[in-house]
Amino acid sequence: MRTKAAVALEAGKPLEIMDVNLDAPKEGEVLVEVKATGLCHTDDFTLSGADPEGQFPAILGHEGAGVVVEVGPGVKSLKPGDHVIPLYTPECRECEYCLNPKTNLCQAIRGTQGQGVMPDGTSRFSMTDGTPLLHYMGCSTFANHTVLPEIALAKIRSDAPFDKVCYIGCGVTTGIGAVVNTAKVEIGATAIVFGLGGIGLNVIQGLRLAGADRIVGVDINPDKADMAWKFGMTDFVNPSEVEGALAPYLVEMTGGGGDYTFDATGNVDVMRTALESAHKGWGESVIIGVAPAGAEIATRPFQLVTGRVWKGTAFGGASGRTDVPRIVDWYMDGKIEIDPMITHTLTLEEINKGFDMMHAGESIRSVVVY
Ligand code: NAD
Ligand code: AHE
Ligand code: ZN
Repeated sequence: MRTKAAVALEAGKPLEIMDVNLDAPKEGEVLVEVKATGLCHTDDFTLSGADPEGQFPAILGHEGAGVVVEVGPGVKSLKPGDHVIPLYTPECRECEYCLNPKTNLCQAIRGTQGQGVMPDGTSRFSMTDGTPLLHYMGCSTFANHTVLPEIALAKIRSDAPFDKVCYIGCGVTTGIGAVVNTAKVEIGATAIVFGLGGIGLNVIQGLRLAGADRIVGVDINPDKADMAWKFGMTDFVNPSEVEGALAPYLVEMTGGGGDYTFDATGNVDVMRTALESAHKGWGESVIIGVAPAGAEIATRPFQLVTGRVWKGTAFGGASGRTDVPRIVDWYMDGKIEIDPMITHTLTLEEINKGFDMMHAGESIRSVVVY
């Protein structure tokens, strides 16, 4: 079939809107009509060429929601008409990783997913002149139709609005999951969140949900504070207004440091500050941000010797087919908020404008509605 897509032809260039070929789903695969897709910082990171795994030409996008159109041979859990959210972290429920409750990193298709192809080693997408196009993070939601493995689709209720719950495909689940699954924050905790963008705001709403008492937000863009107050931030710090080093300032301000600190910037210097702002003896620092190719983290080992813990999280530690439908319920029941964070709704033709607004710090989430 033919479908419309925003294609990443090469690093650093705007996406190009064009018709592309999409082959029918093969064994274990599902054809999905994408109804809405969010623009995550990670798509931009790959498009910029900073992702060591980034490949071109490809169809980016990993945060979406849509409807099953056709299922390939052997697909049992989904049927045409089902509403779904694509999962860049799949859940096969059979691999060594899925069977270990300590991780959500299903490895069933990790190898081929990283190569931009389906599990049989081939791509379903090509340009109309026959040039092959790669899949991205197993999702490729910057296309009106896409093909995914059955294990990379969470079936969700049919009354949830696509243009809002698409955000659960990455940002919402990552931020809230970092708090409840990875850090396991307890009632009364003190937390510090670095970066108040599409992920950090969800960390903040996760902290409020978990019952944290003090939620300190840190961002170099003071305009980001307004939304963070609404989601539960109790104190705001603009690093450029702090004299001297930031970590000791935050430690002093919080009476010893955060019980939990979160990096939602992707900046390795911020990651160090986040670790060193965690409380001596027990503070845990969770890295969510994705850093550019070649970047490394550093700290004095003494920071860990004296009881701080450094961790990371992918997709908020969520097992998507199990957890994503529950998070959709939380949204539909009013337990969590999504709507105010979706600051812009665009057409596919306007997708590059969405990335421009991301660069300018003007948006939290832009969502393309097909
Ligand atoms: P975003 O651009 O919306 O937000 C980043 C925020 O960090 C901005 O508000 C920016 O002003 C702030 N910031 C930048 N430099 C800073 C500094 N030095 N100190 C304090 N604040 C600073 O991005 P996002 O969508 O929220 O994503 C955040 C990071 O999380 C990205 O690196 C993204 O790739 C990553 N991410 C990781 C996962 C995962 O599973 N681990 C999932 C989604 C996104
Ligand atoms: N490819 C990069 C790393 C990118 C990365 O860390 N991706 C996150 C999801 S970000 C979503 O917005 C992730 O889940 N990674 C797990 C995995 O297995 O890729 C690099 O540095 O190589
Ligand atoms: Zn993402």
